[in-house]
Amino acid sequence: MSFAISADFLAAENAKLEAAQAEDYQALGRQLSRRGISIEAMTERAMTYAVAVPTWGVGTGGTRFARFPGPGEPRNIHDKLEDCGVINQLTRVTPTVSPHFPWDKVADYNALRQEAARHELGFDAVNSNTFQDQRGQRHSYKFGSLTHAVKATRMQAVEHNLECIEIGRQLGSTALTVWIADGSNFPGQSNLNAAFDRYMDSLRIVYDALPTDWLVFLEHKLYEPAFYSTVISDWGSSFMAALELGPKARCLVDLGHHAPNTNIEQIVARLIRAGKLAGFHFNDSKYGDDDLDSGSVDPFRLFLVFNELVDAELRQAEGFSPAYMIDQSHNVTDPIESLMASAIEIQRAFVQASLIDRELLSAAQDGGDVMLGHRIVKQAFITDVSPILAEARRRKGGAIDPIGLYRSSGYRAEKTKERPPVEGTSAGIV
Ligand code: AFD
Ligand code: MN
Ligand code: MN
Repeated sequence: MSFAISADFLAAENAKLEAAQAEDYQALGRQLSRRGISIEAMTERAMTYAVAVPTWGVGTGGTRFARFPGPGEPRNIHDKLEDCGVINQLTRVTPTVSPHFPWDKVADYNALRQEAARHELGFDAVNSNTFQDQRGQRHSYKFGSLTHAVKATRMQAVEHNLECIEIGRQLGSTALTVWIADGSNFPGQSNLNAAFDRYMDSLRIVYDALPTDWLVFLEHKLYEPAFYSTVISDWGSSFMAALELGPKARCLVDLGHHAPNTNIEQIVARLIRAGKLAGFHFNDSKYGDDDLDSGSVDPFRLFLVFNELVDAELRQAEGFSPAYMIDQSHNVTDPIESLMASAIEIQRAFVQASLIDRELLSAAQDGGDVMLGHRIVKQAFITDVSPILAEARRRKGGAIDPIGLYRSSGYRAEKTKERPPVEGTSAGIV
């Protein structure tokens, strides 16, 4: 029998914190009520929020230099589902997982779907992988995949994406996320527009194979591994591709995939305006695609992104239905702790952005009251909504203090006994 955190243990740990939680919740409730905000409405809102966890996120990641495996890390998709189940059990904000193929390949996907359901999990967007060669693969992706100059290589990459759609259909997903590493490292290596044209030819086949209720998410990335030119490098390229493909193609924003200091929230606003925002890969960064924990470096930026999202939601912007996912690489922390902390930071930004009085903000903006507009936004950001998040978790049967409870449960130590390392596990350098 594999170890699981029991409902009794969870209840007993929560019981120790309930009085303090009630006190903090009431104090915040009084403060918000003076500002004309109902804390109950905010808690209910927090309870509706959900963000998907990537299956590759529960493994230890790595840099281009090294990987330092953690004890008891998952060895396969079954172990990964178990860990993802714990993250949701304690936070109650991550009910779905985003799988990656071929990393998560199994023989029977109906069985996998049922297995996930036993962990109270469903499947979110399916991610294809044509950025590395798999054992026995006929054509190499060293010089590109969906945009490769050789048609047979492109078709192999297309076939893989079609297979991902088929797998996703069996798992109950309704979206395919396509990120390619294609590009060039030397001026003169590749014809910039011919590569884009080939991308369009390949993606058209994938697009035409989408089931009616499916979307394809195009994920852009500025650089790495293609340091001179990347085919889908920015939101302009992904937007152009999505526009040409049609209504089922949208642009995915990974927060780490922009040049430093880029105004990401404005990109989000523009994509919302165009009805082309697919959703997010949340993470944080200092320099580039650092894949650090969400909200760990620049929580204000995360909040400003949610400011745009909540604004769009409340004014019921046409075609607005973003998919929320985390995409991080955990190198020096326990991935379960990082993912729980990140999911809570993302939910925090959502609730903080919900505190803003939109009418008051519009009036300040239209009236040219710069300082008032800024203060309205800033006041929401500096409000500590932790008691609301804890209350939302408590009411949904989660943990008041997820990381504290996880640590005292001994989960990782138990898994270290249950999961002897296997040769060749490299759960995701992403
Ligand atoms: C890489 C890419 C991108 C993608 C992930 C999984 O940078 O973020 O989402 O791999 O395919 O990290
Ligand atoms: Mn990503
Ligand atoms: Mn990335």
